[in-house]
Amino acid sequence: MSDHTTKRSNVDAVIVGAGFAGMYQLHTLRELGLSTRVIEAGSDVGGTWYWNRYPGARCDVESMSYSYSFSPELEQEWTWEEKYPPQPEILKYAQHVADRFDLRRDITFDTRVSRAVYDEEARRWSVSTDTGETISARFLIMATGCLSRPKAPEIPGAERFEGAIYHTGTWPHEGVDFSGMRVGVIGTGSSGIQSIPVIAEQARELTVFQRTPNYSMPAHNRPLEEEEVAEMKANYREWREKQRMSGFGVPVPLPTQSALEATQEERDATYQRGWDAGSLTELITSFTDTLTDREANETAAEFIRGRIREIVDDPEVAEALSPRSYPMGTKRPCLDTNYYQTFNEAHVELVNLRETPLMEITPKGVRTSDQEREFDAIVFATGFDAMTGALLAVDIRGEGGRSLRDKWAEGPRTYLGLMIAGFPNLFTITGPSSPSVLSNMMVSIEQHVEWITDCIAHMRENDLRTIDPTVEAEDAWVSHVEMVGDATLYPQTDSWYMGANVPGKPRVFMAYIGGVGVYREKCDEVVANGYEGFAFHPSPAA
Ligand code: NA7
Repeated sequence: MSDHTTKRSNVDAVIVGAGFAGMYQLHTLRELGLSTRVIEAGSDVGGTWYWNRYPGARCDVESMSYSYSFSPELEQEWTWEEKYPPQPEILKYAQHVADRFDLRRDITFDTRVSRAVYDEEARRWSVSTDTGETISARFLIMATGCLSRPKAPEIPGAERFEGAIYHTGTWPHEGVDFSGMRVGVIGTGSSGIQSIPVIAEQARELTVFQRTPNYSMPAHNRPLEEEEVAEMKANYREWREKQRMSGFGVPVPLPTQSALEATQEERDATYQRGWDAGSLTELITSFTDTLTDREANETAAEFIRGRIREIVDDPEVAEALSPRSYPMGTKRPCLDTNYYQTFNEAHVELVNLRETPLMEITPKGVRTSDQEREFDAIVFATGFDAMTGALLAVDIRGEGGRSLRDKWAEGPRTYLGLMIAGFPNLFTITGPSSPSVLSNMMVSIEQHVEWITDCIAHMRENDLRTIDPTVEAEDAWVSHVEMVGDATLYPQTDSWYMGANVPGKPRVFMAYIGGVGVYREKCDEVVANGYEGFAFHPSPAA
C-alpha cells in the first residue's frame, strides 16, 4: 500500500494515526488544499478496529450511530447489518471509507512516529519515525486514539510461559483457535467480558481471573431489519443533529426524576427498560442523580446485581461477579452476550483475585497466592494506558525544548482537549479533558476534526502562522473539567478514566463530563469570541 503514498518530507500537516480520527482529518485537510501525510503503525486503516480483533469484539454504540455523518452519500450507500457492529464489519467500513475517498495514497503504513520536536525558528514540527524518516510539517495532529496503548498485567514471568500469550488489543490477524485448550483469561473489562463467552465455546477449560467485577448488561444484539435501516436513512440528518447536542453522543430522553424520589416499582420498571433495550446510556442516565449521588446510584447497582443473581446458578459465583466496591457507571460499564451465563458452564472457573492475588506467570501457567494453574494459552484482557498513553509514547518537545511528558508529569493539561500551551500548532483529536471516551467517539471525533480544520482555514485566511492556548485559558479549562468531574461519582473510583489502572500514573479525571452538546457549544463560543483563550502569531513579513 505504501507504494501509493507520497513520500514528501516537507508538508503542511502530519497526522499521526489512521483510525476514524486520522482518516477524516486527512479528508478535510485535503479539501482545504493542504499537503498532508498520515503516519500509521498498522498495515491498514481502522485504528482501534484494526488492532482489537479478539473473539467477540464489538462496538457498544449502535452501528447506525457509530458511523461518520460528514458525507450523506456515504451514509446512504453503506448498510450496517447488525444493531451493534462486530469488529470485522467496522473494519470493513473503515476500509470502504479509505477506498471511497482515496485516502491510502497519503498514508504511510507500518510506521510509528517516535519523536516530534518543535523548531521555534522555523515554527515547524520535525517529526521522526521508527523507519528513520524525518518530516517537516507546519501542523502536527495527533489522532492516536484514547485506548491504543495496550497494558499487560503487572506480574513477572510472561517471557517464561511455554504456551502462547495474547493481548486482546493486539490480536493476531489470522485469529486463534482455542479448541481443546486450557485457557486463562486475565481481566474482566469490556474486552474480557466480550471475549470470555466466545473463548468458552472453544476451550476445553477456561479460567477467568477477575480483580474487579464489572457492571454488564445484555446487548440483545440482532440483525437490523430492512425497515429500520430505511427509516434511519430517511431521517439521518435530524438524528445526527440530536447526536451532536446530546449528553453522550447518543440521543436518549433526558431524566427528570431523582432515583430517590421514585418508588421501588418505578425504579425497577425504568432499569428494566434500559436492561431490555441493551442501552448503556439509558441505564446510566435513568435518573437525574444516577451519576451524582451514591445512594441513587446504588439502586441501579442493586438492580444489576439482582439480574446477576438470577442468571448465575451458584450463589457464591454470582456474588463474586457482583460489583460492590464502586458506583455503577464510574468504571466503563459493558454490554455483553451471555457473559454471566458462561459461568454456569462446568468447564468455566472464576478466580477472585481479591481473595487470591496473581503472583506470577510460570512456564506452565499462572500462579495465584494459593495455587498454580496450568494453561495452553493465556489471554491478557488487561486494558490500556488510556487517553495519555499513546500521546506520551511519542517524545514530543514543544517551545524551549520542553517535553510533553514533563509538562504532564502531574496529569494532562490541555485547553478544551484540543491544544496544549507551549506546543504551537499541535492538535490532539479527542485529547484529555474533552468528552472523548465518555461519548460516542464518532461524534466527538467529527466535532474535533471540523474544529481543527476550521481553525487552520481561519489561520490561512488571516495569514497567521501559529496558534496555541494561553496558560491562563488552559489552567481555567483544567479547573473547570475537574470541578465538573468532582460534581459526579467518577473521581471516587479507581478506573482508567482516572489513570488508576497504570501504576505510578497521576490520578486525574481525564475526560470532560459536562456533555457532548454543552462542550460543542463551548468550542463554538470560543471561536465566535475570536478564538478566546488562544494566542496567534502572524506569519513573518515576506
Ligand atoms: P479495561 O476496561 O481497562 O479492563 C481491564 C481489565 O483487566 C480489568 O478487569 C482490570 O482489573 C484487569 N487488570 C488489569 N491489570 C491487571 C492486573 N495486573 N491483574 C489483574 N487484573 C488486571 O480494558 P478493556 O480492554 O476491557 O476495555 C477498554 C475499553 O475499550 C472499554 O472500557 C471500552 O471503552 C472499550 P481492574 O478493574 O483494574 O481491577
